[in-house]
Amino acid sequence: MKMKFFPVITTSLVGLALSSTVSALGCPAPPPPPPTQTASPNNYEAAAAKPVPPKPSVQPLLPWPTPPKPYCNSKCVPIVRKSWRKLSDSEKSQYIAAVKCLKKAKTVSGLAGAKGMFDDFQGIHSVQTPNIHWVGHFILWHRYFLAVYENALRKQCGYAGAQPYWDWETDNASGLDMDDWPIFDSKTGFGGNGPYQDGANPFNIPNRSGGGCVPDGPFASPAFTVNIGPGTSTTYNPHCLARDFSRTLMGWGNQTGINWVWDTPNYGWFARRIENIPDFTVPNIHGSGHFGVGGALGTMGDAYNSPGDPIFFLHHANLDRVFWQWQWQPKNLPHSLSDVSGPIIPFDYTNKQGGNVTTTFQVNIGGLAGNVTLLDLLNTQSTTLCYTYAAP
Ligand SMILES: [Cu+2]
Repeated sequence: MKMKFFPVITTSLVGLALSSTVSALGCPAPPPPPPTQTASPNNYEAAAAKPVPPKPSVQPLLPWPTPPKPYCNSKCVPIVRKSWRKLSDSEKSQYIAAVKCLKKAKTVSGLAGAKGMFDDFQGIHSVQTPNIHWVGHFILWHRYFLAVYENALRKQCGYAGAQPYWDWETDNASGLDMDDWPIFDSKTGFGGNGPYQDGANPFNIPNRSGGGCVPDGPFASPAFTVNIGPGTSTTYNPHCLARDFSRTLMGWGNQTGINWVWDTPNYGWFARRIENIPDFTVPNIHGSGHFGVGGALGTMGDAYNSPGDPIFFLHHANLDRVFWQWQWQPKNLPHSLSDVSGPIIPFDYTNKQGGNVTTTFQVNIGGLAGNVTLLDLLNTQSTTLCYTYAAP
């Protein structure tokens, strides 16, 4: 049986941490705010779990920033990450060809189920899943993971571009059916939904509409298989890439949701809001791409193995872009390049079990790249990282 995001996180990982906050209805109450923040708005606690309801044609709260020169390493000539919608058909096919190449590139993780370097990324995410979600370093760990993936596409597979991002807020505002979104195109995109399958839906994912194998596009089986998982297993278990669209949960990824995450004074609040709480009745933009695409039965909805769906990297690139855009606002500089907080242990927002992360906290991604500190990852135009974003 597949282990999903919420069962795993809320029961086996942090059951103890959450048990005191579970209400009579069995829904986890929102965790209290992190204790070590400064300059937090007084009404944050109430606002934490109550995003403003969606309004039509919501405008971005923050303008597109230009990283100011004094903060940028002059030796870094950044590669430019663009929206998937803005790539030409030829750029799209070069990116997809590089992903397929990475699937065959020599594995370095030592994980039994990994048959190529793409699988290494999935497996290493799987192994670290218990330590990298609902923690202070969530967004920075995934930033590093993405940058190393982008580098692997370029170095191992001769890809000349940068990692594209999927601005789901644009797609959500387009009025098109999900099936017609450019990213799901079977010829120039990642293929679409799986056919509807009855199956377990313990968390009542609303309006799930698929669940079967992706039938078309470059990542349909048997040409492409997910080799690791489901759940915590990292042994070789080739199976099809599955998708299970939920239009309702995909809708969480809108401008209102982004604005809510942006409307925060410092890293601690930002990091908290970008994950929000594990409850399918409360919107969060990270959950949108995972459960909007993966639903109950799809690969993207499996917390451990979601990087087995190549679309994972475009979803997380958009989350990173949201973070990047917040960081480079003049009002957030320079603390946005030097301040981190949030718990080391998942959901430990009151620091009962451990401390908060600091800038010297180290992250690792197995054998894929060396260890780095959170400080190394804050600035995207420095020595460890060197990239920027183009507006959608
Ligand atoms: Cu993750």
